[in-house]
Amino acid sequence: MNQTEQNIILIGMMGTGKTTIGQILAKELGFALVDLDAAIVAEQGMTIPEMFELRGEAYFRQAETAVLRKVLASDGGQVVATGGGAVLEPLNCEIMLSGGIVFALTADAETIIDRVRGDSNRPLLAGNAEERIRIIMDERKDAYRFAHYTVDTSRMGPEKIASQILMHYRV
Ligand code: SKM
Repeated sequence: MNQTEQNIILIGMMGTGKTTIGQILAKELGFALVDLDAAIVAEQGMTIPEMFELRGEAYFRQAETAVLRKVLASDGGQVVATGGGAVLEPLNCEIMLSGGIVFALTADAETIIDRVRGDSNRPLLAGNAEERIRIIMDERKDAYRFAHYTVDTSRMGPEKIASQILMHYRV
């Protein structure tokens, strides 16, 4: 792992492609990929829906902060794909800003709805997923703005999005 390079941190709503883009970036740069949701699941030994149901969202959010802190305290040379709500805790935003270069991925509501359709691993979308996405997007419309760079992923393929990020990263 390359520990001298700045971390790349991806933030954004669910369905903006953080994991997919993270995989491409990590491969291209030879960096480790840390998917924060997956790291929380591994540490807690239960799925995210189970965590929300058995322990509640607040518990999940605490675990999210702890894992984020740990991941960014250690190495450089990582691509960190965060969960969609990781930006809700102001402390997390501070940890991210001082832990690497933060890229916000955005997409319009229709694109997000299309991408997350039928994904049962997202407890916040239980019920009417389309309606929930519009509500959450409205609630979070300013939450991703602290990023160093913002890339709209609605009308671009993953490779092109990754190359835009790399262009900013390499400046
Ligand atoms: O972190 C998970 C979890 O389902 C919560 C979430 C959110 O608040 O947008 C997004 C997912 O990545």
